[in-house]
Amino acid sequence: MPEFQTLGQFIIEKQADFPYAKGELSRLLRDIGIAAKIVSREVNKAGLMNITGAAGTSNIQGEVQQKLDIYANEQFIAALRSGGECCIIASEENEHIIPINSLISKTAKYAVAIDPLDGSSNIDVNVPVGTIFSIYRRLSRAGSAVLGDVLQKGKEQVAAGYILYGSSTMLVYTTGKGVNGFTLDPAIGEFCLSHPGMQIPKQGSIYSVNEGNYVHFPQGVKQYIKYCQVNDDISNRPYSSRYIGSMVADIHRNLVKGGIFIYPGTAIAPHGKLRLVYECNPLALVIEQAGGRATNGTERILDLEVSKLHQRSPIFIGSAEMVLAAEAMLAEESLTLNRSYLD
Ligand code: P6P
Repeated sequence: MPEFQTLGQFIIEKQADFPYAKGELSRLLRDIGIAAKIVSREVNKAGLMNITGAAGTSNIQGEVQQKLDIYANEQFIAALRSGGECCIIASEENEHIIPINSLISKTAKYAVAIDPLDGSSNIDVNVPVGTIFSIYRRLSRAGSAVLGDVLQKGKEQVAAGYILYGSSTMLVYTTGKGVNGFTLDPAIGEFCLSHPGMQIPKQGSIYSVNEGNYVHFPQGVKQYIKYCQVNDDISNRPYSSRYIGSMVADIHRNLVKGGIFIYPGTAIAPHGKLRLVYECNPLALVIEQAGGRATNGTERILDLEVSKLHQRSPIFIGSAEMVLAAEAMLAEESLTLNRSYLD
């Protein structure tokens, strides 16, 4: 009996859960796994190759592209294009969607949204970075994939997950039936099932937010941060503040240990920084499937209307009881604001 089940074996075994599946989703997940192994190889030797640092270009987000951003983007697009199971790609690195009109992909069933290398500005300081992916069933008829195939609500995702290039490389994903984590064994070049049935603790003691932006935060967020810092043995406070600046790493830590990640809107940036399609929706599906909660402070992330490819959303995501506590303080703020308005 092999020591671990590989990703490929797991996907095939779970395919039986989908009686009408003919293997397309399985092959699509395989394609993502292949690109992840290639990117992992480059990320893990970045310091030794001429592949760190800025590429001298910027992406649609106006962010300076790192050489590895472009490399990762190219690898995932190539793997999805050649795999034949994806009809259209939306990449955080590209302004427009990438229809795949090859003969084998014209009738492909799935659309993929991807952030090829999230947190890439951390590469040069050897901080973990990640890939985030979303898979949707195409809405358009065969042969003409369109933007609407990826502008779907997060709750329409058929699968979502991330790859974390950290002390080890992990692939964590869900197809709507729980969350499973796989660790890359470089010796055999396989992702092996290391974290079956991942569940996020209902309550944690870690809060993750960029407190450098504190002065711009809404009052309810300020109140929640102060709540986290109060000395109270019964509720295990003060919580620990942990902020890596790489969303996949922060979310993964909270998934394993419990905790809340907050990137709120501010007066300067009312929709926050994080992208709904490429970051919030896929990670919200994973965390919800693990028993957690993900909202924009008032509404469930997965229910939000998606109208623009690169639209942003505030996000409160993690242990359900912690997210609910933060939402309560935001609600109290808006109640107070309404009262003062009515007075
Ligand atoms: P800030 C990385 O650029 C990223 O998109 C996420 O991975 C990360 O959580 C966030 O932005 C960090 O943003 O404004 O705190 O540096």
